[in-house]
Amino acid sequence: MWDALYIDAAVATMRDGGAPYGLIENGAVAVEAGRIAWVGPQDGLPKSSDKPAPDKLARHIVSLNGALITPGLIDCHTHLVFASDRAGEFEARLKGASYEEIAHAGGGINATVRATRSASEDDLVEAALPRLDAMIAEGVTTIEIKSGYGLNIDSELKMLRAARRLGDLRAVTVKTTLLAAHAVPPDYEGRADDYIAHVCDDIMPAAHAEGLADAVDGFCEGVGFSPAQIARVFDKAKTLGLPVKLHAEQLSDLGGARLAAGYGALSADHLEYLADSDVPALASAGTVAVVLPGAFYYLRETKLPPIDALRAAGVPMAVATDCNPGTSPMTSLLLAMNMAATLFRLTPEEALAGMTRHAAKALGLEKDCGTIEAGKRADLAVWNVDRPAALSYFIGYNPLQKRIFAGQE
Ligand code: DI6
Ligand code: FE
Repeated sequence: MWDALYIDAAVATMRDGGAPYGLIENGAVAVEAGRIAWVGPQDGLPKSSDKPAPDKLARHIVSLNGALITPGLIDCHTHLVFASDRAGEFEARLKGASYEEIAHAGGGINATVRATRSASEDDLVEAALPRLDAMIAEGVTTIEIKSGYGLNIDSELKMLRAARRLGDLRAVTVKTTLLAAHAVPPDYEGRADDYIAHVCDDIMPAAHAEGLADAVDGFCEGVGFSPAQIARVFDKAKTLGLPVKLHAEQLSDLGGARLAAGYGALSADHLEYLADSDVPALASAGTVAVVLPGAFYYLRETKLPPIDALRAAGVPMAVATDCNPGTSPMTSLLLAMNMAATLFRLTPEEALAGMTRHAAKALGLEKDCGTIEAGKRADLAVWNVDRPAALSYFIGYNPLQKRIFAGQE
């Protein structure tokens, strides 16, 4: 006997190959001990002796009246933990203040660093919880959360502890990423190499020793760190056995994605300025291209990531919110999917794969979640829509009926 059997549903399994969306029109999903025990067409359910009675198969039979089941959504790139916000800066910019003026007045990323350093771990959890709850209300079951606003040992670890606690407080899987190489902190101004040494010698080992980092990230950019500096961070991550990923080619082309692929990175993220000639490196490394249309929109960027080349090369494309206080203050996964379609011209199927199967791969979780297949964790989202394309079609309308995490509604 299964714990639960969901019937009378369309099931977008998002399995690779086969029907679009891996769709099963009249489908059923069985759950046992928090895992998916069976998925398939309802008329293919195992028949018990004489009568095909579903109540002989599971303790709870749940009819979904034609709703759509998808894998629980996965946001594979967020900076969800931060203190305060930058709405004042947003307002000043729209009244004509330049980016430089704002930076001079202590604004920009350093404003968030200051606020985050002076916040307690409890403060950070309390500030992030409503953002996480907004994502949960849209069907998220796995989220990646980066550090990167502490930029010293105490505050980077404090951010990662807060991220871990969010995973204890809510029924959601949290993967943490150490992003100490996000910006040169004010106390290291003009000494980026010294700061990178501090990241490699002190911050990364400390985060690793406490088991606080599931991966290591960096910001490879003129306003961030050079490829040579990122390579030092990645070399250290390698010696600690930590997987890597990279903010690459967001505002300019420094060859960051190529560098990341060379380290077998889980993902290269942003990629607006990625050269077509660097696409094959991602393909052969199996590195996921994470596109972040929220940041593209918010910065009013015009240079599009090379979607056609990525698609042609078979590079898996993930879509994420990049939720952060500076360039993508967005908590809506559905809006990110819509923007991936409207701004980046991903198909609705690619957008949904980008928040399920490919997002799981970007976190190294492809064996565990991201598709509806027997053996994977029973992380599911149930939607009141007629077809999967509706998930990237609406703007600001949330058709989630319910969310199931590890088999629990
Ligand atoms: N790229 C971004 O868009 C954000 N970080 C990054 O590496 C900006 C972060 C911020 O402005 O707070
Ligand atoms: Fe980011």
